[in-house]
Amino acid sequence: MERNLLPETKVKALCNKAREILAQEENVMQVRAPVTLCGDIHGQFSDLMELFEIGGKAPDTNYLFLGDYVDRGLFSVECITLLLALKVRWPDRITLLRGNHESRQITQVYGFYDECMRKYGNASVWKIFTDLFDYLPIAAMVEGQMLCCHGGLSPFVDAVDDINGIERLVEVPSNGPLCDLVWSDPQEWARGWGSSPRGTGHTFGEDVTEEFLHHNGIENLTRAHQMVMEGYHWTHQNKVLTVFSAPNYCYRCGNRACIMEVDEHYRRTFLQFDRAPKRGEPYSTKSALEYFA
Ligand SMILES: [Mn+2]
Repeated sequence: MERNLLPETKVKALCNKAREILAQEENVMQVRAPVTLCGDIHGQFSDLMELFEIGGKAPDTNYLFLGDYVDRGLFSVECITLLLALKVRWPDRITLLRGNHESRQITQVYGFYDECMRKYGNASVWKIFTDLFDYLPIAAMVEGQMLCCHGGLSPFVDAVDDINGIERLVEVPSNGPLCDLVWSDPQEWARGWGSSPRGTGHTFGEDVTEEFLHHNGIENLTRAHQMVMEGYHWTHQNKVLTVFSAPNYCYRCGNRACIMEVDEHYRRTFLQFDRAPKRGEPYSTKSALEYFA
């Protein structure tokens, strides 16, 4: 086994502790500013280190991650281990939402399962992590103004409070409200609901966004899930924001990454960054793992 990997018994202990914490969390987490929002990470560990270099280390910076920690990149195990370590160490300062890749089914197709097999020699670590994924909260509300989730809106969710009624301790279903919240995409220059070209989830038009935000008395939806070249992208007349935090996605897209700081006055600042140069790491895997030594 690679030197910096947590042994299976420690992964189990970490996930047990994380499960105790996540089980207490609501489907919709209430998050206060200041907080820094991050989109997809996708196993790009050196870029996650760069993210903490740009955004500041926990617990000096509070973080809200919008899901998709694993798959695609080569270091999903390291990414999810570090993020869970930070969550367990500072539960009130790190919020981890569920993405569509935090799923048994998807991780068997897009790399995390194979990576666990390659690094641990069997599937038990993959099972431990994917069992934990069921506990991740679905959405967050920042300062009562900004709803955050990984994907987008759902025709089954009219009110933010409907999300709290979802039975979340399950594998991501192939349809329904939980599915849509982690899979859906806003569609530019469109109206109403559509079926997603991804084959799962919905697309939603500007009128859907407008109606949902107005009905719930909130200002903005912030989500991740789509690679955008500048790392952030506004749609629906600045009502929907996409944040994506994996630079040069899949090691070939050439996109910038971004995280968004929301300060105590709810002012938002975009911090863009490019793929990590080789330099000092604010968290070595090893120091993060020492919490569980
Ligand atoms: Mn996604």
